[in-house]
Amino acid sequence: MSLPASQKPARGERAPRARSALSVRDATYAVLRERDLTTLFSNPGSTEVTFLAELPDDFRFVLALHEGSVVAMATGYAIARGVPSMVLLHTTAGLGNAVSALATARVNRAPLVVVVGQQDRRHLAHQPFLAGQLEGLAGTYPVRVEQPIRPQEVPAAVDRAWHESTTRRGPALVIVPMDDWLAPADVDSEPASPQRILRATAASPGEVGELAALLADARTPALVVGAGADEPDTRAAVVALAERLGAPVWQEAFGARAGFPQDHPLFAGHLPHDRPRLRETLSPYDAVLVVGAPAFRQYTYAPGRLVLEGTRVLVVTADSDEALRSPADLTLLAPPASVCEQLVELLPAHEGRPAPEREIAPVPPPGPGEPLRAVHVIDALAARLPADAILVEESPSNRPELNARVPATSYLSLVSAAMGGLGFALPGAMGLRMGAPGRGVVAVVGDGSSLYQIQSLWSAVHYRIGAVFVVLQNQGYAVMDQLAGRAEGGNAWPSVDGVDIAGLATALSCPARTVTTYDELTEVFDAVLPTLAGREEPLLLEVHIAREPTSKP
Ligand SMILES: Cc1ncc(C[n+]2csc(CCOP(=O)(O)OP(=O)(O)O)c2C)c(N)n1
Ligand SMILES: [Mg+2]
Repeated sequence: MSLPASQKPARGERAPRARSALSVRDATYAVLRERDLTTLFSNPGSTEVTFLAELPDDFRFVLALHEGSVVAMATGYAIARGVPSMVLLHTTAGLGNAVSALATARVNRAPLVVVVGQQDRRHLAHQPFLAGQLEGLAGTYPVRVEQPIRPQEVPAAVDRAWHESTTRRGPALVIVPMDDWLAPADVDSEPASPQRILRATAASPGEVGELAALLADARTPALVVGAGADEPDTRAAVVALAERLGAPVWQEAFGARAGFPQDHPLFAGHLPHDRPRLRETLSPYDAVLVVGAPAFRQYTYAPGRLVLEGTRVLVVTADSDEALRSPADLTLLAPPASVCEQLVELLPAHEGRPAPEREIAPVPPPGPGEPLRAVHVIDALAARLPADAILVEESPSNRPELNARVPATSYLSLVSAAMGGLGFALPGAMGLRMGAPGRGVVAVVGDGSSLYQIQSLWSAVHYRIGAVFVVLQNQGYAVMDQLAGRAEGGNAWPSVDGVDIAGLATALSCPARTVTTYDELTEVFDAVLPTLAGREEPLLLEVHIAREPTSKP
């Protein structure tokens, strides 16, 4: 069935231009326009110069000074907008630097179209300077890697990357030799990519019925939500389902996003990340419905089963990888919003299965002579953070306190790197701020973590990105020291002390302040946090805190 012409997205410049004048580059610009990919995150090199030489004025070029920052910014931008971002990388040097950030994008389910420059086709066989062995460089993290078989295939390959990054929610790579851009486009045959792909959003009633029957049988059901539930329709549907069942809702451990309003009376807290504590936590429930998460996300290995016998595990996810690795009694591979909406209709209302009590008292401010601690900073932030702000977390030793004390209450209110790869938070926060300009963005970042992509602050200054970066300065890798059980030092690695992070920010022209007392902290938070949504310049706060002696799981 063909659509009426008025409903077809325009095919950009392809048709009107004279055939002989249309280059592969022009045809690709048209695809990028058509697919809303006109913001280019990049750190370019000579193999990309031909592509960029005549970049039209309606394109926006965003420069970051390392490819880890380029991809993390694009990832934040894609997460905030829910559609693919465009990335341009420089052959092996650029793609190699970007691999860890691409892995983060994949696991965070951020759609990216990534064009990787390559040496000239005409002498690639001679392996000239800058020739890249690119195809396998990012391993299996990309959802697709394509080396177009001829220059004329490039525009359609970029279009296929756009489709596939949308379908499978991750980075799709297209490797383009530098001479391809100036080759004549093929205007005679149709591009090998569909104009539109409609993806079914509704689960079929028969399958949902099976799940409903199992849940209706349960006497003590509970829900577990994960990053895949952090989508407005899904969140609303999960709330309705939890209220229908009268069931407590847990947040997956180490989740990159929060899938349920954590100020809701049915919110039960964060699941533990090891098997013994997980078994114990889930032992009261005879059925656990996991929505938008695997069953179950772990960190520290401990032997034994995930749940006790007698607890039935049901999973609803749109992510087939997540479905595959979850030992569930029944998995429904379908958009979670539709499944949960239908379950609400099918299940009888139930009351009286409250969430366990959660008492999280604020810690009193430090007394005279007492050091400023991370919990003081976190409580002070929690008391002032606007409800619609986006909090980006990358503070390894303080993550549990941050999760517990700053409830993520709305869509996108918490974002972190699902892979645990440090270096996401600073540039990721910038991309989020660019993609969700109406929402304030605060990144809480460890001192060690901040140093992986500190140079990204240059981009925040240059593009006037008003995110606030709170660096918790505890002079080292506290979580590593704690894991090694030697918080007082004596590890194989030294403390990372003596780094003036505010000074580094200043050197990159980023406004910065060093904070050492509670009064300074509250004064600067009171001044800055109410301005978050309208800020047009970045600010880095280096907050000196005590090293915590005890290990926290
Ligand atoms: C790219 C990368 N390299 C190394 C690690 C291992 N790692 C995990 S936590 C950590 C230390 C983080 O230090 P900091 O940000 O200061 O946080 P703190 O533990 O002090 O709260 C390191 C090196 C990692 N996760 N990612
Ligand atoms: Mg630290």
